Amino acid sequence: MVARMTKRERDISEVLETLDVGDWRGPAHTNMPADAVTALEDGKVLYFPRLGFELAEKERRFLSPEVADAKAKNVSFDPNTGVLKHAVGSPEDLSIMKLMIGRYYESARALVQMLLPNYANALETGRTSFRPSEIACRRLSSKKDDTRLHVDAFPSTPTAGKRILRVFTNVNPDGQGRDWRLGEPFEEVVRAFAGRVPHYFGAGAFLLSAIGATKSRRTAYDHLMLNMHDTMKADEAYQRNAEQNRFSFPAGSTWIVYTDRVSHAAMGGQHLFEQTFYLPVSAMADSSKAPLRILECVTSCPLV
Ligand SMILES: O=C(O)CCC(=O)C(=O)O
Ligand SMILES: [Fe+2]
Repeated sequence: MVARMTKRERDISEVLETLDVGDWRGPAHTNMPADAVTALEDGKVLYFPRLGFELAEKERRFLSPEVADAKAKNVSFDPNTGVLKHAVGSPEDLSIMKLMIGRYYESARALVQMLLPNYANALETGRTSFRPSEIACRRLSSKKDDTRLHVDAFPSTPTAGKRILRVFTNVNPDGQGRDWRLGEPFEEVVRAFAGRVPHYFGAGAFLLSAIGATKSRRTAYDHLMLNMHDTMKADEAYQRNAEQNRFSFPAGSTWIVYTDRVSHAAMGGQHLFEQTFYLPVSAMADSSKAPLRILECVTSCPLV
């Protein structure tokens, strides 16, 4: 008999922390917040198998790729300004869509506040996105291709070390899962890629910000993270051979993850909501678990 090479994977319980929450507004069981924050900061995905997001009858028609403009694929909403982008429809459609996406933001925020009360005062609100297109059909350049394992780093939105905390909900009406790969621990990603990043060039970062290509100055940390993001996505052998677990998040489920630390790739699925939050490192229960601190430890210099 021929022994087949099996790809390295972890026990799924090391990757996912499953929590039995059925309501966005709680209440949380006694030990839940302490367990949740530890698991999340350790680089696990918090997974809520029975937490779905209900759509009203008049909102179900938005479960179609046609509601997002063909180039963008995702509808984006900024809860800070109320601005909806890349949505296609009549003025009435757009106002109903805005209310729907705004309701997702309120739900995601309530969940995070209930489960992670110590973050509540420091949490900053980023964009909400509604993703009605099938992932598997997309053709994108390697840097933009989220079917490749990566840690999140946004080219035009530097975080200077702030954590990227995201809430995802699969709202597929036909029971189709959101198929993800979850990669190796962050320390391993750093071991594989941090040494391949070219030197940070402060004047270049200043220039990018001065011409408006980035929303703020790209710090040495942002430079490292963005280069690791691009290099790991471009490395075909790594994509194939790195330790990874496949997991399909079922329709009607929700998950929360620090996508700047957890290596992930979205392989298939359609109809998703996503809310981004940013958290200063100082608001973490244990800031030594932040990518900023881990990278500072490895490079032995402050990455500001
Ligand atoms: O659309 C998805 O399922 C996730 C894509 C991704 O990599 C992300 O949003 O960070
Ligand atoms: Fe991502």
